[in-house]
Amino acid sequence: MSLLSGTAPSPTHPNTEDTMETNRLKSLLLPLILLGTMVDLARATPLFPNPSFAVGDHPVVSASADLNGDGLADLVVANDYSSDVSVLLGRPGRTFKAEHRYGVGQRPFALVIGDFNGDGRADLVVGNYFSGDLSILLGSGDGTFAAETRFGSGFSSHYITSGDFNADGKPDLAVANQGSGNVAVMLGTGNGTFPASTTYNVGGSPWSVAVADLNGDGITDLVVANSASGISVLLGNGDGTFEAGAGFSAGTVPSYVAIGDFNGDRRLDLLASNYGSNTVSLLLNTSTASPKLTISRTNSFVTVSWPYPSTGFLLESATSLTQGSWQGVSQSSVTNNGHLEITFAPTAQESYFRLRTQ
Ligand SMILES: [Ca+2]
Ligand SMILES: [Ca+2]
Ligand SMILES: [Ca+2]
Ligand SMILES: [Ca+2]
Repeated sequence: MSLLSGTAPSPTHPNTEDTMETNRLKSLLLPLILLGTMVDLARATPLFPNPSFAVGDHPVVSASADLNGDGLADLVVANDYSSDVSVLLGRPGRTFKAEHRYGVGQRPFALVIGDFNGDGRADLVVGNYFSGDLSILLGSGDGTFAAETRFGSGFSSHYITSGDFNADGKPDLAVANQGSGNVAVMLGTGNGTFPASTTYNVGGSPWSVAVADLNGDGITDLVVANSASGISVLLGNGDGTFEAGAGFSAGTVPSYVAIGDFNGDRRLDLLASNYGSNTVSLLLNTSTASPKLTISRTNSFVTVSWPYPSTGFLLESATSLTQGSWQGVSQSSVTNNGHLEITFAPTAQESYFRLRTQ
């Protein structure tokens, strides 16, 4: 009590010394009881449970996945100024263990999680804005990562996304290089390396790149938000290359594009966030599907690959200039990676195939 007596309010009407002491105790007890009640309430109903976890200097982008397979979401944060990434493994109760840091290139600004060497364990790819390269850190499956390996990607990597651009089942990367005005496409070898990049000029100051099949030909396309000039769409050719970007206007400083069928016509539309005009721009898709067949030839066989999933089409019949009538050829159709393929022996005659939708 002696500690508290110095801060106690003075009794209102002191009569005797005893009364003064009693009043002083009463006036002390009330705030103590109230304080106790507040503490209990705070423990029972945490209105703003806002724990924070230490990471590196100027964290700029984060991504989440279960990195160690324990069923709890883990966190990866790219730290702009300390040029490293922090990995925080999840703990029960929606908290994280202390960070583990891994060095990457200069000023990391982009991050994507995926399995880039096909071992079923999550890996990290980090885009380094200043050093003009990517760092890939292969995951061990227990939440730890091997030291980085670097691959050149172009100056000022601002955003990375992954997809399979050449339909080989191995993840590839698309990198929006803000200061270079291009998108770098890096085809994955499937063993965690990205030895080459092909760049495509897009608009001014590309901030982000997204992946979707926009023209319905079964081939992945790229959508780029150029913060200085609008939206670029690069149609995929299916072999890892892309057509030159077509430009579409949006608002001021478009930053990111969401992709979805917003008008229910089964074609994917674009919704651009305009950082500079406080608006979003809806770009409705008016394309019609135009499938591109891939034809490869050996001495023994000609193989025609249809880019649609095999569940979408059936090979009905075939004919040639000498046959003059359609013949059933169902036995010659196979699927490869979910795509319809027709394989036949090469002849001097032209062959025709009839497909129908299922
Ligand atoms: Ca986990
Ligand atoms: Ca892996
Ligand atoms: Ca690929
Ligand atoms: Ca496409």
